[in-house]
Amino acid sequence: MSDLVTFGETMLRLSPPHGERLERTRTLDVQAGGAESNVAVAAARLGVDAVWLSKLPDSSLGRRVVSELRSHGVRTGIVWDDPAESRIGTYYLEPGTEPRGTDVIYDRADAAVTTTVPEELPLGAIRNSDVFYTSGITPALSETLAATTERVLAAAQDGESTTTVFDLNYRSKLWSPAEAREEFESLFPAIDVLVAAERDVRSVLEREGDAPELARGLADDFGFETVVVTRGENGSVALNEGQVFEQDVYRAETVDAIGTGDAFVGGFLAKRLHGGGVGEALEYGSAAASLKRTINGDLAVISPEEVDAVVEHEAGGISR
Ligand code: KDG
Repeated sequence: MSDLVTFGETMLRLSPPHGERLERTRTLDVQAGGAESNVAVAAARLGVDAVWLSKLPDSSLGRRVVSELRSHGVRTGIVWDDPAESRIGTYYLEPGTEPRGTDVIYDRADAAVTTTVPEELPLGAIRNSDVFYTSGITPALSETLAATTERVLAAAQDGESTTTVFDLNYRSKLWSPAEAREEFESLFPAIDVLVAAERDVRSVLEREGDAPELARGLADDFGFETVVVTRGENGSVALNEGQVFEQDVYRAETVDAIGTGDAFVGGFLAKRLHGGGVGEALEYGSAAASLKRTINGDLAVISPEEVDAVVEHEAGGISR
Protein backbone atom coordinates (compact mmCIF):
# COMPACT_ATOMS: atom_id res chain seq x y z
CA MET A 1 0.00 0.00 0.00
CA SER A 2 1.43 3.39 -0.92
CA ASP A 3 0.12 6.93 -1.03
CA LEU A 4 1.22 7.65 -4.58
CA VAL A 5 2.23 5.51 -7.54
CA THR A 6 3.50 7.16 -10.73
CA PHE A 7 4.34 5.55 -14.06
CA GLY A 8 6.37 6.97 -16.94
CA GLU A 9 9.69 7.48 -18.63
CA THR A 10 12.73 8.97 -16.96
CA MET A 11 15.66 10.02 -19.09
CA LEU A 12 19.18 11.14 -18.52
CA ARG A 13 19.13 14.90 -18.74
CA LEU A 14 22.36 16.31 -20.16
CA SER A 15 22.90 20.04 -19.83
CA PRO A 16 25.82 22.41 -20.26
CA PRO A 17 27.07 24.58 -17.39
CA HIS A 18 25.15 27.81 -16.83
CA GLY A 19 25.57 30.20 -19.74
CA GLU A 20 27.29 27.70 -22.04
CA ARG A 21 25.79 26.51 -25.31
CA LEU A 22 25.20 22.90 -26.33
CA GLU A 23 26.96 23.69 -29.57
CA ARG A 24 30.26 24.50 -27.85
CA THR A 25 30.28 23.00 -24.37
CA ARG A 26 32.83 20.37 -23.38
CA THR A 27 30.96 19.53 -20.19
CA LEU A 28 27.49 18.09 -19.68
CA ASP A 29 25.87 17.79 -16.29
CA VAL A 30 23.97 14.47 -15.93
CA GLN A 31 20.74 14.22 -13.96
CA ALA A 32 17.58 12.12 -13.97
CA GLY A 33 14.59 13.85 -15.56
CA GLY A 34 11.06 12.78 -16.41
CA ALA A 35 7.69 14.20 -15.50
CA GLU A 36 6.39 11.22 -13.53
CA SER A 37 9.55 10.69 -11.49
CA ASN A 38 9.78 14.45 -10.93
CA VAL A 39 6.29 14.36 -9.38
CA ALA A 40 7.27 11.34 -7.25
CA VAL A 41 10.42 13.11 -6.00
CA ALA A 42 8.59 16.32 -5.09
CA ALA A 43 5.87 14.37 -3.27
CA ALA A 44 8.35 12.06 -1.48
CA ARG A 45 10.39 15.02 -0.28
CA LEU A 46 7.16 16.48 1.09
CA GLY A 47 6.44 13.38 3.17
CA VAL A 48 4.49 11.16 0.79
CA ASP A 49 5.17 7.44 0.39
CA ALA A 50 5.79 7.59 -3.38
CA VAL A 51 6.58 4.79 -5.81
CA TRP A 52 7.78 5.33 -9.39
CA LEU A 53 7.22 2.53 -11.93
CA SER A 54 9.12 2.24 -15.20
CA LYS A 55 11.26 0.05 -17.43
CA LEU A 56 15.00 0.57 -17.83
CA PRO A 57 17.97 -1.23 -19.31
CA ASP A 58 19.82 -3.24 -16.66
CA SER A 59 22.97 -1.19 -17.18
CA SER A 60 24.97 1.33 -15.21
CA LEU A 61 22.85 4.08 -16.80
CA GLY A 62 19.56 2.49 -15.73
CA ARG A 63 20.91 1.89 -12.23
CA ARG A 64 22.14 5.48 -12.06
CA VAL A 65 18.62 6.83 -12.58
CA VAL A 66 17.20 4.53 -9.93
CA SER A 67 19.82 5.37 -7.32
CA GLU A 68 19.35 9.10 -7.90
CA LEU A 69 15.57 8.85 -7.44
CA ARG A 70 15.88 6.59 -4.41
CA SER A 71 18.22 9.08 -2.79
CA HIS A 72 15.22 11.44 -2.59
CA GLY A 73 13.07 8.86 -0.81
CA VAL A 74 11.20 7.54 -3.84
CA ARG A 75 10.58 3.79 -3.91
CA THR A 76 10.98 2.24 -7.34
CA GLY A 77 9.35 -0.65 -9.18
CA ILE A 78 11.50 -1.27 -12.22
CA VAL A 79 11.18 -3.77 -15.05
CA TRP A 80 14.83 -4.42 -15.89
CA ASP A 81 15.41 -4.97 -19.58
CA ASP A 82 18.29 -6.74 -21.34
CA PRO A 83 20.87 -3.95 -21.87
CA ALA A 84 22.00 -5.55 -25.13
CA GLU A 85 18.54 -5.02 -26.56
CA SER A 86 17.35 -1.82 -24.99
CA ARG A 87 18.40 1.70 -24.22
CA ILE A 88 17.68 4.60 -21.90
CA GLY A 89 16.25 7.82 -23.31
CA THR A 90 18.29 11.00 -23.05
CA TYR A 91 17.52 14.62 -23.48
CA TYR A 92 19.84 17.51 -24.02
CA LEU A 93 18.76 20.74 -22.40
CA GLU A 94 20.17 24.21 -22.87
CA PRO A 95 18.13 26.34 -20.45
CA GLY A 96 16.78 29.52 -21.97
CA THR A 97 17.56 32.93 -20.65
CA GLU A 98 16.07 36.19 -21.94
CA PRO A 99 15.94 36.79 -24.90
CA ARG A 100 16.84 33.19 -25.89
CA GLY A 101 14.41 30.26 -25.56
CA THR A 102 15.15 26.87 -24.03
CA ASP A 103 16.61 24.30 -26.44
CA VAL A 104 15.50 20.69 -25.86
CA ILE A 105 16.78 17.85 -28.04
CA TYR A 106 15.29 14.44 -27.39
CA ASP A 107 17.18 11.22 -28.07
CA ARG A 108 14.60 8.84 -26.69
CA ALA A 109 13.20 6.79 -29.59
CA ASP A 110 12.85 3.08 -28.72
CA ALA A 111 13.84 3.54 -25.09
CA ALA A 112 13.18 0.47 -22.91
CA VAL A 113 10.05 2.03 -21.41
CA THR A 114 8.34 2.19 -24.82
CA THR A 115 7.89 -1.61 -24.79
CA THR A 116 6.24 -1.84 -21.35
CA VAL A 117 3.13 -4.02 -21.32
CA PRO A 118 0.62 -4.11 -18.42
CA GLU A 119 1.57 -7.69 -17.47
CA GLU A 120 5.03 -6.39 -16.49
CA LEU A 121 3.63 -3.83 -14.04
CA PRO A 122 2.44 -4.40 -10.45
CA LEU A 123 -1.23 -3.73 -11.14
CA GLY A 124 -2.14 -4.77 -7.59
CA ALA A 125 0.08 -2.01 -6.17
CA ILE A 126 -1.53 0.48 -8.54
CA ARG A 127 -5.01 -0.64 -7.41
CA ASN A 128 -3.99 -0.32 -3.77
CA SER A 129 -2.53 3.16 -4.03
CA ASP A 130 -4.37 6.28 -2.88
CA VAL A 131 -3.30 8.17 -6.00
CA PHE A 132 -2.11 6.90 -9.36
CA TYR A 133 -0.42 9.51 -11.55
CA THR A 134 0.80 9.54 -15.11
CA SER A 135 0.95 12.21 -17.78
CA GLY A 136 0.30 12.81 -21.45
CA ILE A 137 3.95 12.13 -22.23
CA THR A 138 3.52 8.40 -21.53
CA PRO A 139 0.94 7.52 -24.22
CA ALA A 140 2.84 9.71 -26.71
CA LEU A 141 5.95 7.51 -26.58
CA SER A 142 4.72 4.41 -28.46
CA GLU A 143 1.55 2.59 -29.44
CA THR A 144 2.39 -0.07 -26.87
CA LEU A 145 2.64 2.57 -24.15
CA ALA A 146 -0.62 4.19 -25.24
CA ALA A 147 -2.39 0.84 -24.78
CA THR A 148 -0.55 0.23 -21.49
CA THR A 149 -1.51 3.69 -20.18
CA GLU A 150 -5.14 2.86 -20.86
CA ARG A 151 -4.87 -0.50 -19.06
CA VAL A 152 -3.08 0.87 -15.98
CA LEU A 153 -5.54 3.73 -15.63
CA ALA A 154 -8.36 1.17 -15.81
CA ALA A 155 -6.60 -0.95 -13.15
CA ALA A 156 -6.25 2.11 -10.92
CA GLN A 157 -9.92 2.87 -11.37
CA ASP A 158 -10.73 -0.65 -10.20
CA GLY A 159 -9.04 0.23 -6.91
CA GLU A 160 -11.64 0.91 -4.25
CA SER A 161 -10.23 4.26 -3.26
CA THR A 162 -7.61 5.11 -5.88
CA THR A 163 -7.76 8.59 -7.37
CA THR A 164 -6.38 8.78 -10.90
CA VAL A 165 -4.48 11.97 -11.71
CA PHE A 166 -3.35 12.92 -15.21
CA ASP A 167 -1.35 15.95 -16.34
CA LEU A 168 -1.81 16.66 -20.06
CA ASN A 169 1.88 17.60 -20.43
CA TYR A 170 1.50 18.07 -24.19
CA ARG A 171 4.90 17.79 -25.91
CA SER A 172 4.87 19.08 -29.49
CA LYS A 173 8.06 17.19 -30.32
CA LEU A 174 6.28 13.88 -29.70
CA TRP A 175 2.97 14.26 -31.56
CA SER A 176 0.55 16.66 -33.19
CA PRO A 177 -2.25 18.42 -31.29
CA ALA A 178 -4.85 16.37 -33.21
CA GLU A 179 -3.19 13.04 -32.33
CA ALA A 180 -2.83 14.09 -28.71
CA ARG A 181 -6.42 15.29 -28.44
CA GLU A 182 -7.81 12.00 -29.74
CA GLU A 183 -5.70 10.00 -27.30
CA PHE A 184 -6.40 12.28 -24.33
CA GLU A 185 -10.14 12.21 -24.90
CA SER A 186 -10.12 8.42 -25.00
CA LEU A 187 -8.28 8.34 -21.64
CA PHE A 188 -10.41 10.99 -19.91
CA PRO A 189 -13.21 8.66 -18.73
CA ALA A 190 -10.65 6.89 -16.51
CA ILE A 191 -9.35 10.10 -14.91
CA ASP A 192 -10.55 11.71 -11.69
CA VAL A 193 -8.24 14.73 -11.47
CA LEU A 194 -7.07 16.49 -14.61
CA VAL A 195 -4.17 18.94 -14.51
CA ALA A 196 -3.64 20.96 -17.67
CA ALA A 197 -1.73 24.02 -18.76
CA GLU A 198 -4.16 26.66 -20.01
CA ARG A 199 -2.30 26.92 -23.33
CA ASP A 200 -2.74 23.14 -23.92
CA VAL A 201 -6.44 23.29 -23.09
CA ARG A 202 -6.80 25.96 -25.77
CA SER A 203 -4.49 24.63 -28.46
CA VAL A 204 -4.76 20.84 -28.01
CA LEU A 205 -8.25 20.39 -26.58
CA GLU A 206 -9.51 23.36 -28.62
CA ARG A 207 -11.48 24.93 -25.79
CA GLU A 208 -12.33 28.59 -25.28
CA GLY A 209 -13.17 30.83 -22.33
CA ASP A 210 -11.42 32.07 -19.21
CA ALA A 211 -9.68 29.57 -16.90
CA PRO A 212 -12.73 28.81 -14.69
CA GLU A 213 -14.84 28.34 -17.83
CA LEU A 214 -12.23 25.99 -19.31
CA ALA A 215 -12.25 23.93 -16.10
CA ARG A 216 -16.04 23.87 -15.92
CA GLY A 217 -16.41 22.84 -19.56
CA LEU A 218 -13.99 19.92 -19.11
CA ALA A 219 -15.59 18.80 -15.84
CA ASP A 220 -19.06 18.92 -17.40
CA ASP A 221 -18.03 17.02 -20.54
CA PHE A 222 -15.85 14.33 -18.97
CA GLY A 223 -17.04 14.08 -15.35
CA PHE A 224 -13.70 14.94 -13.70
CA GLU A 225 -13.89 15.27 -9.92
CA THR A 226 -11.30 18.07 -10.04
CA VAL A 227 -9.79 20.10 -12.87
CA VAL A 228 -6.66 22.19 -12.25
CA VAL A 229 -5.72 24.70 -14.93
CA THR A 230 -2.19 26.04 -14.61
CA ARG A 231 -1.60 29.50 -16.03
CA GLY A 232 2.17 30.09 -15.81
CA GLU A 233 2.87 33.50 -14.30
CA ASN A 234 -0.87 34.03 -13.90
CA GLY A 235 -1.19 31.34 -11.26
CA SER A 236 -3.66 28.46 -11.26
CA VAL A 237 -7.36 27.76 -11.02
CA ALA A 238 -9.08 24.64 -9.75
CA LEU A 239 -12.66 23.50 -9.96
CA ASN A 240 -13.81 20.93 -7.43
CA GLU A 241 -17.43 19.95 -6.80
CA GLY A 242 -18.62 23.13 -8.48
CA GLN A 243 -16.38 25.41 -6.40
CA VAL A 244 -13.67 27.53 -8.04
CA PHE A 245 -10.33 28.15 -6.30
CA GLU A 246 -7.75 30.63 -7.58
CA GLN A 247 -4.09 30.88 -6.65
CA ASP A 248 -1.40 33.40 -7.55
CA VAL A 249 2.20 32.36 -8.11
CA TYR A 250 4.82 33.03 -5.47
CA ARG A 251 7.83 35.14 -6.35
CA ALA A 252 10.91 33.21 -7.48
CA GLU A 253 14.23 34.05 -9.03
CA THR A 254 14.38 31.47 -11.80
CA VAL A 255 17.52 29.36 -12.08
CA ASP A 256 15.85 26.48 -13.97
CA ALA A 257 12.18 26.37 -14.95
CA ILE A 258 12.14 22.72 -16.08
CA GLY A 259 10.12 20.61 -13.67
CA THR A 260 8.15 23.56 -12.24
CA GLY A 261 4.82 22.00 -13.26
CA ASP A 262 5.84 18.64 -11.80
CA ALA A 263 6.81 20.26 -8.49
CA PHE A 264 3.42 21.98 -8.49
CA VAL A 265 1.65 18.64 -8.96
CA GLY A 266 3.87 16.93 -6.35
CA GLY A 267 3.05 19.67 -3.83
CA PHE A 268 -0.64 19.66 -4.72
CA LEU A 269 -0.88 15.88 -4.24
CA ALA A 270 1.15 15.93 -1.03
CA LYS A 271 -1.24 18.44 0.53
CA ARG A 272 -4.31 16.51 -0.66
CA LEU A 273 -2.88 13.20 0.59
CA HIS A 274 -2.23 14.81 3.95
CA GLY A 275 -5.86 15.86 4.23
CA GLY A 276 -5.73 19.41 2.83
CA GLY A 277 -8.52 20.95 0.80
CA VAL A 278 -8.20 21.90 -2.87
CA GLY A 279 -7.50 25.58 -2.11
CA GLU A 280 -4.73 24.67 0.37
CA ALA A 281 -3.31 22.17 -2.13
CA LEU A 282 -3.11 24.84 -4.84
CA GLU A 283 -1.30 27.11 -2.40
CA TYR A 284 1.14 24.37 -1.35
CA GLY A 285 1.74 23.24 -4.95
CA SER A 286 2.36 26.79 -6.00
CA ALA A 287 4.90 27.30 -3.22
CA ALA A 288 6.67 24.03 -4.15
CA ALA A 289 6.76 25.21 -7.78
CA SER A 290 8.31 28.56 -6.87
CA LEU A 291 11.03 26.80 -4.85
CA LYS A 292 11.75 24.43 -7.75
CA ARG A 293 12.45 27.39 -10.03
CA THR A 294 15.40 28.34 -7.81
CA ILE A 295 17.04 24.90 -8.21
CA ASN A 296 19.10 23.54 -11.06
CA GLY A 297 17.87 20.24 -12.55
CA ASP A 298 14.46 18.62 -13.04
CA LEU A 299 14.06 17.65 -9.40
CA ALA A 300 12.45 19.68 -6.62
CA VAL A 301 15.06 19.27 -3.90
CA ILE A 302 12.81 20.87 -1.30
CA SER A 303 11.52 20.27 2.22
CA PRO A 304 8.12 20.70 3.88
CA GLU A 305 9.60 23.43 6.10
CA GLU A 306 10.69 25.43 3.05
CA VAL A 307 7.28 25.10 1.41
CA ASP A 308 5.53 26.14 4.64
CA ALA A 309 7.84 29.14 4.92
CA VAL A 310 6.96 30.29 1.38
CA VAL A 311 3.25 29.92 2.09
CA GLU A 312 3.53 31.80 5.38
CA HIS A 313 5.90 34.58 4.47
CA GLU A 314 5.90 35.29 0.75
CA ALA A 315 3.61 37.61 -1.17
CA GLY A 316 1.32 36.01 -3.74
CA GLY A 317 -1.30 34.63 -1.41
CA ILE A 318 -4.50 32.91 -2.09
CA SER A 319 -7.53 34.63 -3.56
CA ARG A 320 -10.57 32.45 -3.01
O1 KDG B 1 8.27 18.16 -16.97
C1 KDG B 1 9.66 17.97 -17.18
C2 KDG B 1 9.82 17.09 -18.36
O2 KDG B 1 9.40 17.81 -19.49
C3 KDG B 1 11.24 16.67 -18.58
O3 KDG B 1 11.68 15.90 -17.52
C4 KDG B 1 11.44 15.90 -19.84
O4 KDG B 1 9.93 14.11 -19.49
C5 KDG B 1 10.30 15.01 -20.19
C6 KDG B 1 9.60 15.28 -21.43
O5 KDG B 1 9.20 14.33 -22.06
O6 KDG B 1 9.45 16.43 -21.84
